[in-house]
Amino acid sequence: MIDFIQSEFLKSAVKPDQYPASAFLELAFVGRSNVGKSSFINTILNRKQIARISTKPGKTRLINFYQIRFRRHDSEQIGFMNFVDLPGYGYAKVSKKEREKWKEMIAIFFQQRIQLRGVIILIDIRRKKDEKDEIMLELAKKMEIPFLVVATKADKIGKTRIPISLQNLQKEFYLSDEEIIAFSSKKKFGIDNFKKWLMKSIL
Ligand SMILES: Nc1nc2c(ncn2[C@@H]2O[C@H](COP(=O)(O)OP(=O)(O)OP(=O)(O)O)[C@@H](O)[C@H]2O)c(=O)[nH]1
Ligand SMILES: [Mg+2]
Repeated sequence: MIDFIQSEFLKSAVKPDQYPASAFLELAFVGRSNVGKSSFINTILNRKQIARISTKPGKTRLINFYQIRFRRHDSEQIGFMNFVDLPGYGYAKVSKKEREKWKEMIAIFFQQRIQLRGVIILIDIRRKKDEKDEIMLELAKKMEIPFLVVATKADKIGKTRIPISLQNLQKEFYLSDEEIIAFSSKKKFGIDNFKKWLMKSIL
């Protein structure tokens, strides 16, 4: 297994010349606005407020970089990686111009950031497929970057519904069992499954 032993906010950026100079491998977190990206990062890192939780959806409009120090249990080896919280998509109250800006910001990040080694696509466990989720998934596949779908807010549905909802999402997005996990920031579950994926697919 793996422990995240220290984490710090590095930088917010819009354009590549603002990205932090860092050679560490990076994991990007994408998903609809309000899906729970920042909450996921806080929960995984066991931090209350390293990533800002929005009071208003669609608030995170910058690319936020965090540097994480981790320790692997198997080797006691210490390493670094970065988490990248990308701005959420699909918030209705955002203007067309802002949506275009978002598209460009994400596209450029994926094109330019060679450190990018993994993509976490967060989807509300209660929701149906969204076109943008599919676009992100296809992008990760096309670039041959390992990806994981995280079905968030699993506490909002009954425990017995969780496997059924996961199966439905799997069918909609053509995912294998290893490519999706259920998660709840509120109940703090799904953390170990995320770490397992990280060990197997990234590290
Ligand atoms: N019940 C429940 N609520 C959650 C969970 N995760 C996040 N939330 C709530 O959902 C809202 C949005 O969470 P954020 O983590 O800010 O979502 P985000 O995807 O970062 O949102 P943007 O940055 O605006 O795109 C907040 O009110 C959170 O408290 C969860 O696992 N369970
Ligand atoms: Mg956020």
